[in-house]
Amino acid sequence: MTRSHLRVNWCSDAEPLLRFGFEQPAPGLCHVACARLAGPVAAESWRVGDDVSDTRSDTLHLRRSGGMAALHVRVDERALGIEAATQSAYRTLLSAVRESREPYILRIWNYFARINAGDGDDERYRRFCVGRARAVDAAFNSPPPAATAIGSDGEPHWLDVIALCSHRAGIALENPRQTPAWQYPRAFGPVSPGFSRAALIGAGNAQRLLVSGTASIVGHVSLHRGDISAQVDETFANLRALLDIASTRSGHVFTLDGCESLRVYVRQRDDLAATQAAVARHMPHRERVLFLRGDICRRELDIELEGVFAP
Ligand code: 3EB
Repeated sequence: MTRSHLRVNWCSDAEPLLRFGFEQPAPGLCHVACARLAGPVAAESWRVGDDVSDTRSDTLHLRRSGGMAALHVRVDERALGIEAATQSAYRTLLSAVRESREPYILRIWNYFARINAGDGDDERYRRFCVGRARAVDAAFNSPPPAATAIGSDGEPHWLDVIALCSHRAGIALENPRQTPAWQYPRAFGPVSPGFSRAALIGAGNAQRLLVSGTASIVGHVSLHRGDISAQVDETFANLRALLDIASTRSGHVFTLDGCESLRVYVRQRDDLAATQAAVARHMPHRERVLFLRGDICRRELDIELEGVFAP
C-alpha cells in the first residue's frame, strides 16, 4: 500500500482525498457553510495519493486515496433534534470506518447551525456532546481523534460530520497548558467533549501535525473575554505549546513556519480586521491563513483556529 503522505494546499489539479469549499456548494466539494471572510479563494485540498475512489449511500460519502479515507456524514436534524442526530451520525461513521481498510479516525470536523442556542445543559453544543458520547465506544475514546466543532451559517437542519481516517494509527497529543477536554469539569456540560488537542500522523518528512480547534482556554478556563487581540495571543501560546510537544514526541522540529494551512474562525464579522492584525503578529505565511465566519462552542470566546503543520 502507498504510504500516506498528506499535503494541504489550494491547488486544483488532480482530485484530492478531501476538498473543502467555503463559498457555494459544488460537485466534488465538501461544502462548509462558514462564509470566507479573507484568505485563499480556491478550495482547500487535502491530497494523499494520486488516485481516488468513491463510495456513496444516502447519508455517507466515502473517498479513499493512498491508504487514507475521508468520510462525510450528513444528517437532517429536523425530525431527531441535534442530540439524536449526532448520535446517528457517529453511529453511521463508526460502523463505516470500523469494517474498513482505514479503521483509524485521525481527525473530525463537526458543523451545525446555532451551536450556542439553548441555555445551560440544553445548549445545542452540549446536546451534541451528549449525542457523540452516546454513540462512540471505548476504542474511539482511547484516545479520541483531534476535532473541530463550529457553528455554521448553513441551513439550520444539517449536521455535517467529516472524518479523516487512515490504515495506520496516529499519535494523539494533549496540550500541557490545557486540561484535556475529556476532563473538563461538570460546569461545561453533562459530558466532557471527546477530542484530543492534536494528531501526529505519517512518518519522516511526510509527518504532519493536525491541530484541533484551539481557543483562548488555559486549564479549562476561557480567558480574555471581549478582547480579540488577547484571545489571539493566548490561542497562539496554545498552538506553540502543541508544536513543542509534537517536536518532542516526533524528533522533528515543528514550528509556525511549517504551517500548510491555518483556519481561523471569527464569531463577529466586525472583528475580522482586529483578528487579522493579531494573527499577522504571529504567522509567517499569511497567504496560508483562511478567515471564516463561525460560532465558537463557548459563547464567551470570539475566535478559534485549527491547522496543519509539516516539520
Ligand atoms: C475547546 O478547546 C474549544 O467538541 O469536538 C474545540 C475542538 C472545541 C473540538 C469538540 C470543541 C471541540 O474546548 C472547543
